[in-house]
Amino acid sequence: AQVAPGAVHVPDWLDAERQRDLLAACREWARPPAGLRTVRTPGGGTMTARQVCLGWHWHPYAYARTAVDGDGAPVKPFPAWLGELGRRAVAEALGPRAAPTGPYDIALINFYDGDARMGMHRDSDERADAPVVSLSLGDRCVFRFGNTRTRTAPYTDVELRSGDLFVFGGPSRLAYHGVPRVHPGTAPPWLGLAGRLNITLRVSGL
Ligand code: MD3
Ligand code: FE
Repeated sequence: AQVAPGAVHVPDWLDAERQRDLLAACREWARPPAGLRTVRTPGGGTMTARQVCLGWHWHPYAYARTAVDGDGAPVKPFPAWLGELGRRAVAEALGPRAAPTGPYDIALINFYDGDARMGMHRDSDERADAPVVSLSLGDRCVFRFGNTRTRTAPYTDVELRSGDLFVFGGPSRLAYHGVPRVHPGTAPPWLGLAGRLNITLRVSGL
């Protein structure tokens, strides 16, 4: 379903087996070195969702090749199969004409426990305008999709569930968005995940 121009939600895009495989991969990526970390913002804030990066390491508000705000280790490689998954996601959600110019080379993986949130923000640290691919695993959440001008209304709230795909291209690429709440205990029982995981795939343009 199109939520805004270029923003398409595809519920249940990953079947149970693919969800379990992706979760197993995320658990490996979360391990040190350059594993899961808590992100601190320059203003002294702490992000409640913890994060691990592949390909390029995001830190507020730039990309590096090492975990500069973690253990300093080289960022884990971005696997080719994940890039293929991203290209397929864009083709299925937006059509073959929306294919990104360069290869996907960044994955940001956010782990949310029941109290975690993500405030309204724009993703503007990439130098390419390729669509962002978002995959959700585990607990349901409220995803808030806003507008390109302000971090306040108007916005649309969408429930994201385990296995859902969301693609953000065109004018939606620079829209404000956030996760105002996670619903604890709503993950599918067969997944074996307490909490929520979100994987975003991006083209760095770097
Ligand atoms: C719209 N992640 O990683 S996913 C992020 O659930 C981020 O962890 C949230 O916001 C999460 O930056 C939201 C949906 C999402 C992801 C990236 C976007 C929406 C987006 C980039 C541009 C526009
Ligand atoms: Fe974002």
